[in-house]
Amino acid sequence: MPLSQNCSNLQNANHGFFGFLKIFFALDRKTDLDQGLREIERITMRSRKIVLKMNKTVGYIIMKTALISGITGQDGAYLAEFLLQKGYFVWGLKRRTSLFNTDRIDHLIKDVHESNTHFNFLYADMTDSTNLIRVIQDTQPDEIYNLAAQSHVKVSFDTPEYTANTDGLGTLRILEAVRLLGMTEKTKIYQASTSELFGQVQEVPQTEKTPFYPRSPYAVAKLYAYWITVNYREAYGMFACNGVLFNHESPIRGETFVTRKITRGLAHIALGLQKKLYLGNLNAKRDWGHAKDFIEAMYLVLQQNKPDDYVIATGITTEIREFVRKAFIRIGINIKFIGNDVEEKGIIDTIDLNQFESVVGVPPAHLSIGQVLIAVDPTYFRPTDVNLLIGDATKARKQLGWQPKYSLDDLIDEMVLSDLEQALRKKYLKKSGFIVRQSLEE
Ligand code: NAP
Ligand code: F7E
Repeated sequence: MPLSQNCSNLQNANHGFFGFLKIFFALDRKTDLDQGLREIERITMRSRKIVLKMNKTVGYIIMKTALISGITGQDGAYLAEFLLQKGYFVWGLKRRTSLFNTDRIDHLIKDVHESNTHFNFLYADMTDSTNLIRVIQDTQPDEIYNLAAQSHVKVSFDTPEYTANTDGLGTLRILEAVRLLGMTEKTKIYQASTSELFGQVQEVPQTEKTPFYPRSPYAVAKLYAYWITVNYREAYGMFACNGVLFNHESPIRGETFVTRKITRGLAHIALGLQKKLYLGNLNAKRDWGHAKDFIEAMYLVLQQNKPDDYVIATGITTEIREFVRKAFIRIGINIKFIGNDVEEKGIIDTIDLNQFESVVGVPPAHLSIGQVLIAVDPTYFRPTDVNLLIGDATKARKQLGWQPKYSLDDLIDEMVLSDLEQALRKKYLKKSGFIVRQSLEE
């Protein structure tokens, strides 16, 4: 029975029984009808408050409860929205930050004091075992989605120990908390594993059987997380699964991942807020999907009868250079790449004026043929990079019934339009004399 129906039944029962008694006594004491009605109103209000309180407690017991670590991240935000729509009670784990940092989930947040919310936060850090044990004990989740991670591959070379602690040991802490709390029968665990595990690929395309060859501190930390998840499943019979997800992007992707950096840079260039976009290794190829498709796979992984590991990918790979071209074509700019290595440049080959104006809203008066829009900055090279990723998600298609709905062109379209909208806002602010901050990677 849906919770709302359940509560309205409780409410009716409450009104019916107590209301009847009160009216009976009021009439019996020969008080007037007005007083009787006021009494009914007072009781109705009180029972409504009780029902609201019960709704929270009962809902908490009746509804499936999901605990998502990394709630403020791209996937955490989409997954929370998805699970709320499915009728879950969602707890998000958020680490303490000096600013709110809830932009991606602001639309899901309600005032906990005033409304009957099914979404709530708890402070937690993946480096703090006691903290994780307590939040798991307090929330008694049916499903844990462990998405929290220092997820930037390049940054992992700068912060290898922290990355290992958060991404590797953090996963162990969650598994161990569930075990120590005696919740292995109750709680299913999803581990956010990654195509970065394949690194220097040993097979093309990559499947669940392809051997791993990690190429960064991030990937090595995730390798530990992958195997400790498998080990806890085998050793303790836990419902613990790995989703080996290939790159997935969206308009709310972090701004320093290459796809978002490109669509954001493009929007700034189109509106005259930035002159050039500096990138690193243009030769790398990635199998890019839409995050909305990929979080559905996470959910499906935990709805199976048996725990298992799955590759989630689109099966199509694209070079960084080609992603740049596809994105700029969307606004009518044809980019041609000339030169080699660090001297390589992306210049404007042609401009479709109508297309530019219809998408961007203004003519490209500040742009000209031959102008350099893309340049290489070796700062963005990695000591070791992953050059080719392409996944084979046959197992997920067959066993989970999972299939991506978005094509790469759909994804690029959504990202470009969203970043143009944000850049336009920035432009208006700047024009009106407000200080517009410059990001680190512009
Ligand atoms: P993301 O946007 O970078 O989000 C990461 C989340 O983890 C953020 O909420 C972040 O909090 C949180 N976090 C980081 N360190 C933490 C710590 N020590 N304690 C608690 N929370 C911490 O990543 P995403 O793209 O959503 O990816 C979700 C997960 O999937 C990650 O584990 C990632 O490694 C993995 N993955 C991603 C992809 C992909 O293409 N997106 C592919 C395969 C696997 P703040 O907001 O405070 O930083
Ligand atoms: O890099 C090249 C870069 O940072 C993709 C994470 O979500 O997906 C992500 O990791 C490629 C690399 O993603 C720039 O060298 C060129 O070859 O967008 P990225 P990633 O490293 O693949 C996996 C699956 C995860 O699990 C991770 O958490 O693009 N590249 N120029 C650049 N990359 C960046 N960031 N910035 C550049 O300027």
